[in-house]
Amino acid sequence: MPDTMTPPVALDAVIIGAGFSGMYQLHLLRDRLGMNVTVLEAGEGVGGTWYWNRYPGARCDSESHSYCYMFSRELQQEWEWSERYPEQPEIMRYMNFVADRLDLRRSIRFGTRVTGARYDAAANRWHVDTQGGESFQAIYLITAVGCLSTANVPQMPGLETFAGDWYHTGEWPQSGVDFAGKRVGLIGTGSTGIQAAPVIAAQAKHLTVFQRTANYSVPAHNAPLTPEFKQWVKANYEQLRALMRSTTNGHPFTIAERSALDADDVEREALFEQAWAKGGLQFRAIFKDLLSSLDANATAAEFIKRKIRSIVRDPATAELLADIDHPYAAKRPPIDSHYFETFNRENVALVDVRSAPIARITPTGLATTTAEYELDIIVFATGFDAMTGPLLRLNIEGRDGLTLREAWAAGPRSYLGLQVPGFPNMFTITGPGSPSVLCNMPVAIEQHAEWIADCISHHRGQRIARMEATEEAADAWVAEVNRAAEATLLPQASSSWYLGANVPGKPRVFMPYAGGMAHYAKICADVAAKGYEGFTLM
Ligand code: N01
Repeated sequence: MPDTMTPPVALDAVIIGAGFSGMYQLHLLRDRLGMNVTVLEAGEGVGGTWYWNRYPGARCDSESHSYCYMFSRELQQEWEWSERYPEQPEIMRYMNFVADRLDLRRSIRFGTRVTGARYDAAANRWHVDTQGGESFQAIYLITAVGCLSTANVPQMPGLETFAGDWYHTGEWPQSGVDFAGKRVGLIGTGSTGIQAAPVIAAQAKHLTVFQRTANYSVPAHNAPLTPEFKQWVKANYEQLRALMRSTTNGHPFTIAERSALDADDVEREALFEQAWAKGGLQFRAIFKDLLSSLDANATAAEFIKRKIRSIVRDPATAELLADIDHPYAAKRPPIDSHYFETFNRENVALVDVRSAPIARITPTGLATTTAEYELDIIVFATGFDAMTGPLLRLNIEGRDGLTLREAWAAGPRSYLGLQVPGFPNMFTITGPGSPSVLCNMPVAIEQHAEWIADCISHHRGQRIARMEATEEAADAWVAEVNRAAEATLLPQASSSWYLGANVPGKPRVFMPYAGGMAHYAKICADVAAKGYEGFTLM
C-alpha cells in the first residue's frame, strides 16, 4: 500500500448497492445483528434501479400494494400508494421514506462506485476498492447490485458521429430530456420501450419505433387507488404478506387451477376478455398451463394477436406488431398504457429492423440496410446485460486468484443463487440461479436478505469464520435450475435476456430459477435447517 493511501476501513460487512436489497440487508445486519456495516452505492441517492431508470413512462409492472417491503407492519401502515402501479418518482419517494424511517443513510456511502473486490484467504477478509481510491476490509461481502442494472447499448457503428443526443433508458439523465419539437427514434420493444413509446409520442414532434422482435403486451389499466382499496390493503397486511410469500411468483394473486385446453372456445374467450379487462401481470394467471403447454399458450397468444389487430388501424402496422415469434410470456411479458393505440397517432411510425437491420448510426440519424431516418434524439430501450453483468463489472477475485469472470466463463454457476464456489463469505442477493426476475422482486429480495442475515447470525454464534458453497452443491443446483427451466416454455424465446441471448458473445444459459418462489424459499430453509448443507463451514 503506498504511504499516501489511508488504511482500509475495517468492517464486518460491505454491501454493494442501496436499492431494495441493499437497504433491507443493511437494516438486518446493522439493526438486528449489531454488525458494523457499510453500503457502497454508485448513485447519489437510494433507490437502485429506480434511481437510474427515469425514462418517460417508467412505472413498475407489479401492483403498488405488493411492490414494497412487507417485513415491517409499521412501514406498510405508514405508507400510502396513490396509483395501481407506482410511477418511478413515487417509488423514489417510498425508498427515501424507508431510508429515513430506518435511519439507513448514515451507513451508506453515496457516489461510491466499487471497482474491485478481492478475497484475502490468509486474513479471511474481503478487500473492496472504489473509484475514488477508498479501500474497505470486511468479513462478508454482499452484492445487492440488482439484476438489470448494467445497460446494454448495442455496438452500432457511427454512434460517435451522431450530431443529436442519445440515451439509454437505464442511465437516464437526472435532469430529464425535452422531446418537444424533436424527431425521436426509439430502439427496442421490450417492457421499457413499450412503457416509453406512448409517453414520448405525446411529447415529441415525431416518434419512430424500431422493432426487431414484436412483443405481446396486455393493458395495465393504471388508475388512482380508491380510499376503500387503500384501507383494505392496510387492514389485510398479514393476509397479503402471507399470500405473496406463498405464491409461485410473489404476486398477491394465485394462478387458476383450470387448463386453457379444458375450456371450450366461448368460455375461454370470455375468460381471456375478463383477464384483459382486469389487465396487468395477472393475465398470465387466468389458466394454469399458459407457461407449461404450447397448445395452451397458443390460445393466449392468438387472443392477444387478435387484440393487436383490432386496436391498430393500419393493417400493415398491425401485422408487423402481431408477427410475434415466441410463446406468450416466454419473454418477460410487458404491460402497457396505450402502447398499441400509439401506432394510430399521426406522428408515430413503426419500422421493422428484423427484415432490414440497423446498419449504422449516421450524423443525422440512423440507417437500416434499406433506408435512412432523420432523427434528433435516439433512445436505446435495448435492455441490460442481465443478472451476470452487474456482478462481473465489480471485478471480483475469490480464493486462489480465481476471478468471477473466469468462474463464469461458460455461464453463471452458483448454489441457490446465493453463493459461488471459490468465493467464501460472499453472498449474491437475487443472483443468477435464484427466482429473482421471475418473481415480484421485493418478495425475492426479502427472502434472500433474511436468509443471509440468519446464516451470518448462526455462524457468528457458532464461531464459524468461513462459509463457502461446495462444487458438488453448485453442480447439483445448476442441474436443478436447468430442469426447472425445461419444465416451462421460458427457454423457447430464443432472443430472451433470461438466456443471455440479448448480449452478443454472452454464454446462453437460462439464468433465473423457474421452480417457483415459495418452493425455492422452502429449499433454502431446508438447507439451513440441515446445518447449511452444501456449504463448507470452517
Ligand atoms: O429490455 P429487453 P427492457 N437492434 O431486453 C431490442 C424489466 N423492466 O429494458 O428482442 C434492434 O426486454 C430487443 O430486440 P430483440 C423487465 O424485467 C421492468 O425493455 O433482442 N433492437 C428488445 O426489443 C424487463 O424484461 C419494468 O430482438 C435491439 C429490446 O431492445 C427488463 O427490465 C419496466 C437491439 C430490449 O428489450 C428488460 O426490459 C421495464 C439491436 N441491436 C423493464 N438490441 C418494471 O415494471 C436490443 N434490441 C419493473
